[in-house]
Amino acid sequence: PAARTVLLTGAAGGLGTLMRRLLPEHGHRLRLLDLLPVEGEPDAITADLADRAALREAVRGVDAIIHLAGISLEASFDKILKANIEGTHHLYEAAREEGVRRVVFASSNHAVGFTPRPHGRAPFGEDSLIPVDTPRRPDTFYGLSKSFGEDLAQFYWDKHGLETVSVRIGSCFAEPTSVRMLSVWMSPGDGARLFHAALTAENVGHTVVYGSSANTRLWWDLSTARALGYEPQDDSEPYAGKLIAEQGELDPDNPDHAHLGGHFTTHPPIWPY
Ligand code: NAI
Ligand code: 15L
Repeated sequence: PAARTVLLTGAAGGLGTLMRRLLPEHGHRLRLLDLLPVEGEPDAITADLADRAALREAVRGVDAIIHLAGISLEASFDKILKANIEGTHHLYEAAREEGVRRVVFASSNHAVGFTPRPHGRAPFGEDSLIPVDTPRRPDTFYGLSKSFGEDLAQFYWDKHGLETVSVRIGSCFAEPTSVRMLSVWMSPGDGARLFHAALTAENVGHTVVYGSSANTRLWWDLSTARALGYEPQDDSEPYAGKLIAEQGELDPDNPDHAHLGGHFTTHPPIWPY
């Protein structure tokens, strides 16, 4: 298919940095945006999600938007309201006004973080995998903003025909660094494959998917992601021996380990600024 022009918001962040390196290999031309300057990218747009005029200009002429910008950890409701709730609304309004057809929204596992995780021995059978239509149970104001983002996406599809794939990302980092992450890890390569599928699948309406690799210890159902054409190629299992030796197995009696959202349900990491 012809190269698509895609606006990548949050391009200076951790995931944005991985994706701006990997997505061009899938044939996408990227336009970058962040509140902070993007290192080595003088053409990146420096703008706040609060700046409607800047957003409107940024989305003009793009085929799709990958929306990663925002507060990615827990913060006061006021901060979350501005960056994640109002900011995402501003972006969708700009997209609607400029006729952009599709958004890929970085939702999070923390929109459903208070869902009990499967217990017992992995691999978990299909019956115990968490489905995408499980009731949302945010574990933080941060998770609540992702839950709102999914509703906003559904609304813009129903009301305005603007499509979204909401990706409830697990943990997308170079390597898994905790035993919990063995279940929710998304390798950067699989992340790029999933975003590519979300950008190119036809007739997605509003589709919710979990974002992870095909981990042996997977907790959730990847079938809606696979239905987009996503074929994960990685599994966290090679990291299991070392991480379990260092940290021990997850303990079902430890509240930090009882739910999908892990320690976000008990003492979430706080956004630094
Ligand atoms: P990050 O914190 O490294 O990057 C977020 C970027 O958004 C930063 O560069 C920041 O400057 C920018 N930003 C914040 N407020 C902004 C505003 N008002 N206007 C414009 N830009 C703003 O986070 P990371 O890890 O790269 O995550 C990216 C997205 O994916 C976030 O929405 C996060 O919630 C979501 N996500 C990430 C996961 C992961 O494993 N990395 C897991 C689940 C969700
Ligand atoms: C998230 O939503 C965060 O943005 C990311 O930094 C990780 O903490 C991830 O969830 C996780 O659950 O590991």
